Amino acid sequence: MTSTSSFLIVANRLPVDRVGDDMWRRSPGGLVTAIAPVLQRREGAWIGWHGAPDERLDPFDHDGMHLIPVPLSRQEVELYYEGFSNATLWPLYHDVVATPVYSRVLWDAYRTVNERFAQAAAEAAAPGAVVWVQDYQLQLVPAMLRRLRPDLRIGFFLHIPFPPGELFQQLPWRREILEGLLGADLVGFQRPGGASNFVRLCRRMLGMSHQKHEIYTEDGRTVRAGAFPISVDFGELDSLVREPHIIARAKEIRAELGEPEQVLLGVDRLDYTKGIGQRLKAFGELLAEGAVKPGEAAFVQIATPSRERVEEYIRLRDSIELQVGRINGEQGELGQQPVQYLHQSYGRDELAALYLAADVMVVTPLRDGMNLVAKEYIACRNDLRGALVLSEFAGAADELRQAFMVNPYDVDGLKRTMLAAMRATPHDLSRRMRSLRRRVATYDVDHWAKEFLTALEA
Ligand code: GDG
Repeated sequence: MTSTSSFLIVANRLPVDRVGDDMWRRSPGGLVTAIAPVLQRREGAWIGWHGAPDERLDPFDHDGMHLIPVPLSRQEVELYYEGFSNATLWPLYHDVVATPVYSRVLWDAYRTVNERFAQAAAEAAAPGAVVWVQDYQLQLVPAMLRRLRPDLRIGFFLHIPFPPGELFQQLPWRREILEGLLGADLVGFQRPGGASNFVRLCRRMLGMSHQKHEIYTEDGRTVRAGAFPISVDFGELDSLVREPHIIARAKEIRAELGEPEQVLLGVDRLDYTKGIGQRLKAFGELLAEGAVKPGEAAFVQIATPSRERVEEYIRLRDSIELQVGRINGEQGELGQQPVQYLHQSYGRDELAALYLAADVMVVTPLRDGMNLVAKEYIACRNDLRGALVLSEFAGAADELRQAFMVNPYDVDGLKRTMLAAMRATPHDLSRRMRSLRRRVATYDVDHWAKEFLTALEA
């Protein structure tokens, strides 16, 4: 390592995707958009896996960002990423909506890989540097890094929910995870509840003293926990949907759907936490009961392929596709399918056009750290039309009070709320949307990054 940086991001993935031999493209998404300018301004670096197993790459520059690839073997991808991260922590942190796998082999790989990330950060950090570690895949990194480099200022942000003690205590390595996080100076969560769960667990499991959200460690440090709700690049989306080609595409989408009175939309990674089955069930029943006529409403469900090698995701895909087939088979007509299900990824423009084409955005996760789709929809509706149906169990529910709130486990409630959203008056919709937009415009992703970094450096 020749040069070091005074600002580092450490995340499971680098913010780029490979598009050719040595060609890279910046990954879509708010996190990169929010952090890239900070990296450029501070001549920082980003440490993460580059996406290809069994390959070592030298650090390289892209788009004004210095990128430091961390290698992962094929087996580590299986055990650390698909295994401990996505088959153990992911379901455990999402209310155990699927059964977590507890396996010592997976844990060992998680520890080994976390150590490698910590080592890479220790080598790349200048004296006194600020290091911001991201998400559940790297919860051991803060303490490992502090051991190697006590001079650093370390922040950690968890993008997914932090569960209540009753669930977290299942984890055989619960102490190690808490101790790992306590290596940071600031631990950020999406919701205040996550921060409280963490502080309470530190007291109960590790006997730490604390005052409100300040925890006092045995080595005399103060660790702060707090809520920093993430958001989207409001300005970028707001101007994107003003472009004529997006407006034209939105019209075209409605025409392709056969000009239904109502277009309902779901956009999610195909994940069992997102409540896709619940919303389809509700829509299917509305059709079966005749409350909604087939030509009257079309439901578009974009389900982006995700974690396709993890067992639970393979089962979920089968079950959703069976459900879609049933609804269309029973409620459809020749040339008229009430549910348009697409297991594909789309470009940013197409997604924006879909948001603009949708009368009702249906966001019904059983548990979600935040849910950026809900905020993206709002950012795209500068016409003040459109209704957002939002689960109480998404982090976004704390802020987006003017949405049509639902408990996704309550099928009748879901049906009632979807109907209410479809039948709402333009006046009611614009009143709600105006207030939702005020919120997301003020608290955008730039605000999120600044708040966290200001608190970290305070
Ligand atoms: C985790 C937490 C938290 C989806 N399909 C396509 C596509 N997307 C984009 C959406 C949105 C993002 O992916 C999904 O973000 P979410 O927040 O909805 O959900 P997770 O992926 O589970 O994210 C979550 C988030 O981290 C941030 O902290 O909010 O709670 O679970 O931006 O637009 N983008 C493109 N094509 C697609 O087909 N381009």
